[in-house]
Amino acid sequence: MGTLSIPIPKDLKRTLSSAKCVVVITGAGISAESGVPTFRGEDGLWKNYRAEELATPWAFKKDPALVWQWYDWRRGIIGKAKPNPGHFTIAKMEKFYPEFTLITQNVDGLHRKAGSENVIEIHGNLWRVRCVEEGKTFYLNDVPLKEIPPRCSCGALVRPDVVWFGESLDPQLISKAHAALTSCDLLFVIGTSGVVQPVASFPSLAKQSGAQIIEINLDTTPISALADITLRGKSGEILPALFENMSLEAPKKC
Ligand code: BV8
Repeated sequence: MGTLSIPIPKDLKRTLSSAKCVVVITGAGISAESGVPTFRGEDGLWKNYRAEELATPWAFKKDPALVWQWYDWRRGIIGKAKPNPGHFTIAKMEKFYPEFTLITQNVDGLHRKAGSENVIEIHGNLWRVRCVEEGKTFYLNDVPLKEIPPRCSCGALVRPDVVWFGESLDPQLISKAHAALTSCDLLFVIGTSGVVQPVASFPSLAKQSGAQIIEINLDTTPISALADITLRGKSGEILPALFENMSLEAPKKC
């Protein structure tokens, strides 16, 4: 294994190279080394607001300008962010494993920027907006936004096309995720505090279906108890080290 500063379980190499159907779940931690603030870390606050207070339909109804100021601030940071080695390794894993699905809670779009293709953006994407009247979605990449709150050509407000607290996730994305989770033999859970439902329950779904679970996180989370292998450290360091010796050029077929 590569120059990891943490002990690598001896049978990990075999687990990594023998897996056939792999799922990766990521949270804000995978983007932390790209300079994108996480939600619940010490840098997770913005002007003393928590995500749970701003990422809600009620907050938007009450003060769309404030919610959009938060998103404009995040888009400003994310717009300058580059994928890190953790993102790039996950994109390589997609080419290596016969079956591969990435489920991300992140709305920053960095996985696709790193080359990942089969990505379930289960909480949406903050570069896409939705007209509150017509429901149509389109990409709005202005940084900073020309007007706050931004409006659709029909004159109505647009909102970020993301899933807010208290909103249901897209049932089609949920069933796609469930199909992958219940048929995988290896699940990576990377950079998530494992508190936001329903994604926080996804690892137990995979576990019940017989998958091995590898958690990569700086800290212990509620998911750690489910994990067969926990690797404590930065995903941007651990992921490339885990796969650096594997010939990722030759994609395996089932
Ligand atoms: C739903 C998009 C059905 C927006 C996000 C009361 C009322 C209403 C709902 C609820 C309620 N109580 C509970 C709920 C359900 C609620 C929920 O789970 N709340 C939590 C807070 C308890 N969930 C919902 O509302 C969901 N919908 O349930 O629908 C329903 C409908 C109506 C009423 C009831 C139920 C919708 C949830 C989606 C919310 N949207 N984001 C946006 O981003 O702008 S959530 C937000 O949290 C982000 O998507 C984020 O990805 C996600 C999870 O956070 P994490 O990614 O885990 O980030 P976090 O900062 O927490 O952790 C980072 C981790 O990385 C840490 O562990 C850290 O140690 C680690 N780390 C840091 N650096 C590194 C690292 N690891 C490795 N390497 C590093 N370098």
